[in-house]
Amino acid sequence: MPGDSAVNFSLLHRTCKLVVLLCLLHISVTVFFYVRSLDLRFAFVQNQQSHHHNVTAATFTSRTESKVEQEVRQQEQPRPGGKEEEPQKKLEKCPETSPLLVGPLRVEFNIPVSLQQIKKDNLRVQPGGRFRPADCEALQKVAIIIPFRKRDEHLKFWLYYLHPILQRQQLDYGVYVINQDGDEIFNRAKLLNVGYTEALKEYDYNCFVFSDVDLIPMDDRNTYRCFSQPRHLSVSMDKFGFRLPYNQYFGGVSSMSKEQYLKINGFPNNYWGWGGEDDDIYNRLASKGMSISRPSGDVGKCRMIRHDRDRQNEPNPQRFDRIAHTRETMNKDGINSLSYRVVSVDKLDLFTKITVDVGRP
Ligand code: UDH
Ligand code: NGS
Repeated sequence: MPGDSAVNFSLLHRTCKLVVLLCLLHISVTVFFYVRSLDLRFAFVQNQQSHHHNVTAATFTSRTESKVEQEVRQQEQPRPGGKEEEPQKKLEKCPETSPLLVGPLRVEFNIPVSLQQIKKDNLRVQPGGRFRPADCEALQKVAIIIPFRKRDEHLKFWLYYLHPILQRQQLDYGVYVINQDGDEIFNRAKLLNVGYTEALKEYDYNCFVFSDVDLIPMDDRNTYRCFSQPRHLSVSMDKFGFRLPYNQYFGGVSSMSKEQYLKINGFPNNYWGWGGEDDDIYNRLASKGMSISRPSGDVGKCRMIRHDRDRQNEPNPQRFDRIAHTRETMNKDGINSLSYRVVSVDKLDLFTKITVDVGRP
């Protein structure tokens, strides 16, 4: 019957429509879940890769890097023109003489400098006063140790001039200001021993530069690194008319490798007050058959920031007697007998300040 067939046809038509809709729904659900599974797989692969990378880095790290190195690596800026993740070990060694050096420098102390400005001028310096070149592997790891108490104005000039110089010298370096706590009599050499010990707790330094806070090099070719013999760097100071005051003079700024330093049992701990401790260090070196390496008078020019004698650093009346007996005392007085108490360690923007109680005579 025509009426029946019309009803059947309409039913069939609706059923077909429903089937098609169900098929479409099925396809969409399948496609949705397929795409989702693709996303997940991609994310998983990515995760695996970064996990693998981290594991490799972590293994490498635990074997070869100290905590400070890890920090520096994590904080490192992307290398100019290079890939951020390129590991440090792939870098070529820096050249023996840095191509960034400019030679003679103008050094003056009549315009005050601010820490904020120094920070802005040295954006690549990492917290604690750490730096290493971005595009080559530094030849030496240098800890710069400054004996210190109440010389903040001098320290600002030192940071202002030295950070740019040390970066141009392509050194892997850290600046450690060893601040004597309290108002007892000053002990420069003991502070230097403390600096050596504390710096090594942070990083595997192989060279130590010991610098007074008030001495600024006038030529960046005077590299703050170590040599095959202990180095005297402040060889021609303005206050001595740009010459050595005497041949054995070893004061101001000097450098020693870890081996050279240990060979002389470090520095004396019992020179309280001004004078003689640098002569004792010279005697130690001479007694171990070492000689002093020096830059030329031209390259070794430096300026001292003029100042009055500090309170609690009067000339030590015992110094002449002590330097007469270095050979007998050096084996029991030095890094092997050092004792002190760390009061605080502050990782500041441009240097690490370590305040220590070194006791009293
Ligand atoms: N130092 C301090 N605070 C002090 C004493 C010494 O930071 O209270 C440090 C500082 O790094 C200084 C170094 O120890 O550069 C050597 O001490 P010094 O500068 O007193 O020694 P220097 O031989 O001068 O350079 C001695 C005093 C000269 C007085 C001249 C008066 N016109
Ligand atoms: C010597 C001191 C050194 C001192 C040098 C320069 O006489 O410690 O003068 O001093 N030795 C003795 O006193 C035994 S300066 O002119 O820089 O104040 O470094």
